[in-house]
Amino acid sequence: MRIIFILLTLVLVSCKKEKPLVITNLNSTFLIPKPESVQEQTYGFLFDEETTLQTNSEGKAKEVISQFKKLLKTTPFPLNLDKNSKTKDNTVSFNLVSNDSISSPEGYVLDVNEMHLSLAASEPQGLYRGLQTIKQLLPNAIIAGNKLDSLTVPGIKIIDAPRYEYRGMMLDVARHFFTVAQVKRLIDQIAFYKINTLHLHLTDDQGWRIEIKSWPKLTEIGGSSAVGGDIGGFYTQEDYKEIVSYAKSRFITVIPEIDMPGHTNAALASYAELNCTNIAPEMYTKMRVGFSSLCVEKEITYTFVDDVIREVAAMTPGKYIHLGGDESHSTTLKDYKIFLKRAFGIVAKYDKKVMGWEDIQSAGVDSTYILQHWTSEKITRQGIVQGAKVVLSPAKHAYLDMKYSKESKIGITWAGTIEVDSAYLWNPSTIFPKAHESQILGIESPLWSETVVTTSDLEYLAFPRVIGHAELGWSKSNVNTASWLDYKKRLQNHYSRMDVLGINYYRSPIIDSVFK
Ligand code: TNX
Repeated sequence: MRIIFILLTLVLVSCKKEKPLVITNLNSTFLIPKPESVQEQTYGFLFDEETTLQTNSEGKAKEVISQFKKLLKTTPFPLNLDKNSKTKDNTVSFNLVSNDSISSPEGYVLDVNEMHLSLAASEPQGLYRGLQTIKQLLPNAIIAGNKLDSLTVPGIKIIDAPRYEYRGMMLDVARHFFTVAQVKRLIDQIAFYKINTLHLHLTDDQGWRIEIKSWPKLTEIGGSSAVGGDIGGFYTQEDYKEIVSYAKSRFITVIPEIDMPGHTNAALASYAELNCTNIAPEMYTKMRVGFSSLCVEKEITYTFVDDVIREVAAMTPGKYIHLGGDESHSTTLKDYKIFLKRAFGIVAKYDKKVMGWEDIQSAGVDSTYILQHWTSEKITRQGIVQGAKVVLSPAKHAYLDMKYSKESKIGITWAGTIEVDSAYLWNPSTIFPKAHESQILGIESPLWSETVVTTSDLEYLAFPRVIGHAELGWSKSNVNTASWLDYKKRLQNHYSRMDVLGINYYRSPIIDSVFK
């Protein structure tokens, strides 16, 4: 009896299909942003019917696991969660761990070989960033949603962490309005490159795009048009919350910007009482800047700011509210300071911190403020001396609304033209050498929308420049000619990925590629 049992077991074991070994030749030049350390391994991970999922933290890894499963929905593999298995054989694991190689909350370790595909991080956001790397290692067919019978992930060991904690993109929804669906599409695109912040420029002279329940005419009148007299639009508070939560599930923080005291014509057109003259101007549809101002001496101005900030803060899980503060050319410096000091107090009252364009430093800032550097190094330096933190958006490299070349059909040129190489070839750590390392939070790519009307316009200006910025913000290697050549090759490889995703990117003549 015993002998029969042993024999039977032997037969069964020998019948169990051996998983074939798949030698993979990883094109590691594919990954953007470039990880901190990459080691290729001989054999890749082959999925089969028995591949199981494992995690040591079902609750916290849930979102990432569900997005991973969704990604593989066109494959025949069941990918069941195996709660009991102790073996790491034929598993895909998502574990939260604390160990020395994972030093940052967004860092992760990815280990792919013939035995397993294992992703580990100290926080769910690290797992999410690692998932983007896995996504980049998957074939285009998966991304395109094609049915696949077999799937191998190339063998690789990656240890990775970001250079900067702030990696952002800004979308100006005031000059032209972009719907919730358009913004969600953008969120998915930037998440793929590990960007973690979406700054929404919600108000300006030409449009007020966020519903404020206590001041309903802001959207009724202020949201009614756009640059060029194009159709306007606005987010209801429900819409806005939907954007915020969609971004959150991609580990992206939304920073709302309510620009003041300048760039406020849409608000002034909505409520006559906000004007010093008590006369509401017409809605503005041209592109000039610097002509509008809230009325600094009127008390109702501060009631207005308080109401707006209260309602916006209530929809903002992130720490920061952006107060704009740029180009207030029709407010005297004295008034500008008086106004902003009170506005700063209102933001603090609702338990938020202030972010603003570099200009706000003149009202007095400290280490709890973020200045967004866009044009004047001198002005930004004055804020750095006061201890403020800085997000870098130097217009001549980071502005996505600048034309690529004189031939570009959309975009503007006040900061020059920015080809794909000059968007990439700058070093965020050398602009302000006297700043303490901890003061430079990261970089952001603003897309102002004076000339941007459709999703296709938006993508044309953003891609591929924003991909280069994502790498500058994430990767630790310093930028030089060699790193540009290396990046350029990887970017070329991403063209087919962007094709599959239907992104209308700019096909730069300086990136040689076979266009399909
Ligand atoms: C300057 S950058 C502005 C915006 C314009 C942009 C166009 C900044 C803080 N203000 O109002 O849209 O140039 O590039």
